[in-house]
Order: sequence, then structure tokens, then C-alpha cells
Amino acid sequence: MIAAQDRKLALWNIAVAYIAFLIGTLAGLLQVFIRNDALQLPSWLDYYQILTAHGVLLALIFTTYFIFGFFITGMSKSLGSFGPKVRLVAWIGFAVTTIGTVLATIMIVSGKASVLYTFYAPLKASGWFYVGLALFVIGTWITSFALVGHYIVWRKEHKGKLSPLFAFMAITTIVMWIISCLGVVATVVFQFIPWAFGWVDTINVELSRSLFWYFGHPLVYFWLLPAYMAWYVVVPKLLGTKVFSDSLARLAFVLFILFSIPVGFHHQLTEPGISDFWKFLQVVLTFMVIVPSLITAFSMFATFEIAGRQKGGKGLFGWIKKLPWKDVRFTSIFVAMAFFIPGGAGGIINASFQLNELVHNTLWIVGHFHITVGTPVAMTFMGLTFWLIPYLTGRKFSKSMQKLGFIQIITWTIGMLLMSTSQHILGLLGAPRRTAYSGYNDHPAAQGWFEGLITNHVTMAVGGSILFLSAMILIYIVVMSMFLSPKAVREEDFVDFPMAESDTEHTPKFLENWWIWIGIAFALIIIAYAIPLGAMLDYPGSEGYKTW
Ligand code: HAS
Repeated sequence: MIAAQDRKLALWNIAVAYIAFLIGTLAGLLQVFIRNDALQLPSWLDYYQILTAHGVLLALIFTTYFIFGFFITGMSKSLGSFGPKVRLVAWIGFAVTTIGTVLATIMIVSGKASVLYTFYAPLKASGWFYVGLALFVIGTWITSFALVGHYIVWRKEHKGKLSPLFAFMAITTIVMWIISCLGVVATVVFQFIPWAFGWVDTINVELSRSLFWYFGHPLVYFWLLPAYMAWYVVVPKLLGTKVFSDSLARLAFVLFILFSIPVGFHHQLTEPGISDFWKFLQVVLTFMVIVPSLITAFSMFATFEIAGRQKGGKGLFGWIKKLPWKDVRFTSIFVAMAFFIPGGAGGIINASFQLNELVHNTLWIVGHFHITVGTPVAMTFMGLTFWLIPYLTGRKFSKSMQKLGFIQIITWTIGMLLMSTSQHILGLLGAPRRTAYSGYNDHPAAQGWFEGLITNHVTMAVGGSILFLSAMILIYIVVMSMFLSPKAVREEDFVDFPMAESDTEHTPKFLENWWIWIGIAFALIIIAYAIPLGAMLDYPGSEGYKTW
């Protein structure tokens, strides 16, 4: 069990994550009904307001707080309890992040920032929304520095040793996060804030979008890597085996530092302000960032097979039956992984220069992010929640909770299959994304989007409603595990942090030489970005628009 003060810190982070989850999923439910033309909002509430709340609260706030709750617990478990200074800095980080979150949320709720989570210029929100965003990012940096400080102390005390795999992976994710946030901080502080407060008249749109996507793509790996940490470190323990290969796991993570950042242009392939050469280069680098995910898929299959065979599984596939299907902590994560097979394939389609033309501004992309961040990541976090909160509160995770956990992941799976499949197909049929109403005054092309079983906005709404039901079951489990479930008293009732052993005997030491990886990462960033961003500095600016 980790120190009580560290548990408190982690629990506060997880609590804020789930408050954001609750409001964010409610916004999601309203959205699918509006897009289905089944709901008219009152005049004081705007579709884009809800869409912004949904994106910001789920994609940014829920994920970030949950990730830090998980990191704090795992770092304290694997490296030992935090010292008083580390704890203080982590609390300051939490406070600054939360001030930023509250400020940005107030601006969204009061209708002053309906600019979606990508806040593309020249849409112009209240300056305080951008101040909130800046504080949010700076707060996460402060918490990150606390965790890095804890890691540095450990390394000084264990000279020449490789750090535990969990800590290594957390630091890799943090390094990637800090480097990538430089882009969003630059655009928010130097472009958006002066413009939104009226200190300058115009904003350089192409530059702001490029700086956003310099951050926006590694952002998706900031969500994914903690899920991968669970796959590499937690899953083998649940299967009763070791990490398949410590070196391969570390290699996959450092490849994310190198290749996750210089690829942001693949979100801007349809924009005229960037020349084809730079788009092509970044598309090639995008295909490099697929490699560590393929390494992860390989490692997972190997882990499953080894564990199944150790338990007596015979023949080509006999080991599958030996996996612990009745353990919701495992099954939830397995389903999450399975979703990432089509999710990743969709990403490869998006990144293919020509195919992107077909899917870019359509519901296909919405389908893509629901089967990447919305399931592989979110469902892994759900699988972690089932034991992480009881571990931190010292409460039981009873058999009835386990059953409820199964109902929750089954409903999430069904809801997501219905919703994301119809989103993908509707996207191919031309249904746009980021739009409030999809009926288009009964235009024949739009009417087709209300026909067919899967190619139908109604299917999407049914899926969305099932997802909302699932989210409420999860909230019930969270509240029970935080406050109401009976305290564990007997030894066997205590829920532990499942952290698998990892053999570092053959792991090359250079994998933990950060200067090599940070150095190469910056070299790649300069190659991919210096010239095109430099050219953008001369682009004319635009006035702001408030379209809502
Ligand atoms: Fe993406 C757009 C390309 C991964 C999220 N992406 C988005 C947006 C979001 C997002 C939110 O190139 C929308 C942004 C917006 O608002 O405009 N994406 C990729 C590529 C990958 C990728 C190449 N995306 C993700 C992940 C996300 C995420 C991860 C969130 C967590 N994406 C794009 C592109 C766009 C884009 C373009 C812009 C589109 C546009 O035009 O706007 C790759 O990282 C994917 C690699 C993954 C794999 C899969 C490996 C499979 C594994 C599972 C193994 C399973 C096991 C279980 C072991 C190669 C590891 C076995 C079970 C059985 C049942 C057999």
C-alpha cells in the first residue's frame, strides 16, 4: 500500500476526472439527439456550446486528470513514497490545473467559448477561455515536474540501475507531453490571448493551426501511452506472467518521443497554406509512428500466448480459453485492445494522403476518434478504475460490483459498435462533422443519411444513448468505490495494484539515456517544422469571428 498522502493526491485527481466525465457524457447524449434532428435546444443553449463542453471535458479534462491519478499511484508504488517537496509541487500543479479547468468550463457554459476543443482561429472566444487553457497546461507541467523530480531522486539513489518499467514509461509520456505542449502554449500565449483581449487586431490562422497540431497529434499519444502502460505492466500480472520483453517495451515508448511530434500536418492535409513536400514528409513520419503500436500488438499477442500455454493451453489456439475471461479487469482491457485494431487501421487510412481527401471533414473522423480515445483508451481507464479506486480507498470490490463492471463494459461495447460503425459509414457517404443539424432542409443527399440500418443517424443516436447508460453505471461504480462500499478488513478483500515483474537483465542501458532521445526528437522536429513554420510567419492575419 502506498503512503496515505499520495493516495489522497491520486484520489483527488481521479475524482475531478470523473466529474468531467459525468458532464461530458451528458453533453454527448444531447448531441446525438440534435444531430438526429430529434431535439431542439432552448434558445439559451447552443449545439456548439455542448460540442465544445463534450470535447474539452472528455478528451482533455477527464483523460488528463485520470492519467495523473494513475501516474501518481504507480510512481509512488514503483519508486517509493513521495517526499514532502514532491508532494507540495504536485498539489500546486493540481491547483493550477483545476483553476484553469474551472475558468475554461465557466467560459464554455456561459456561451463565451463555443469554439470546439480544437479552438480553430478565426473563431474567437473570450480571452479568459484561453487564459484557462494556458493555466491548465502549465498546471500539468508543474505536476509533471514533481513526478520527474521524484524519478531523479530515485535514480541518484540507484546509480547505474534501470528504473522500474512503470516509472520509465510514465517519464517517457511526460517528456513527450512537455515537448509537445510547447506548440500550444506558444500559440495560446503569443497569438490567442493578445488577439482575444484586443491588444492586436488580427491572428495568423495557418500558424496558429500548425502550432495547435504540433501539439494535437502527440496529445493523442498522451492519452494512449498510459493505456499502453496498463497493457504492458498491469495485464501480464493479471495473467500471472511477466512482461514479455522489457527492452521491446522501452523501445516502443522511446519511439513515441521521436515520432509522435513531427507529424501534425497530417491533420492539415487539405489546407492550402502548406506545400505538398512538407505534408508528404510528415505523412512518411506518421507511418513511422505506427511502428511502436505494431510492436505493442506483437508484445500483447506474445504475452497472451505465453500465459495461456503456461496454464496448460494446447494446440494452435487452445491458450485463448485459458485467459482469465471472468476477471473484469482483464476482459475490459482486452476488449479495449480489440477496438484498437480497426481504430489503428482507420488512422492509417486517415494518414494516407489521397484517402484523407475523402474522409477529412466527415463523420468518419468522429468514428475514428471514438474507437481510439473513446474505447481503447477510455475502456482501459475503466478497467483500471475497477481496481485503482478500491486500491486507493481501501474498500472492497465485491462480486456484485464485478458483475456491474461486466454490464458496464458490455453496454459500452455495444453502444460504441453501433455509434462508431454508423459514423464511419455516414462519413463515407459524405455526412459532414462539426455541424449542428444534419437534415439540411430535407435535401435528397442528406435524407439518405436517415435510411438503412447502419447508415443512419438514428443508429448513431441509439448507440449514443446506450453509451450514456453505460457511463452512468460507471459513475455508480466510482461513487461506490470512493465512498460507500464496505472497507476491506480481511487480507483477501484488499485490492492490490497489479504490477508485473519485468526482467531488465538484457535491456540496453542507452534506452534510458534521455539526452539521446530528446536530442533526436528535436532534430526531427526542426527538420519537419522549421522551414514551413518560418514561411508561415509572413502570412496575413485575420479578424476574429463569433458565429454562435
Ligand atoms: Fe488518429 C484524427 C491518424 C491513432 C485520435 N485521431 C484523429 C482525431 C483524434 C484522433 C481525436 O493521419 C481527430 C482530431 C480532430 O478533431 O480533427 N491516428 C492516426 C494514426 C494513428 C492514429 C496513423 N488517433 C490515434 C489514437 C488516437 C487518435 C491512438 C487517440 C487515442 N488521426 C490520424 C489522422 C487524423 C486523425 C491522419 C486526421 C484526420 C483528418 O483528416 O482530420 C496510429 O497511431 C494508429 C496505429 C495503431 C495501430 C493499431 C495497433 C493495434 C493494437 C491492438 C492489438 C490488439 C490486441 C488484442 C493484442 C497500428 C496495439 C487482440 C484482440 C483480438 C480480438 C484479435
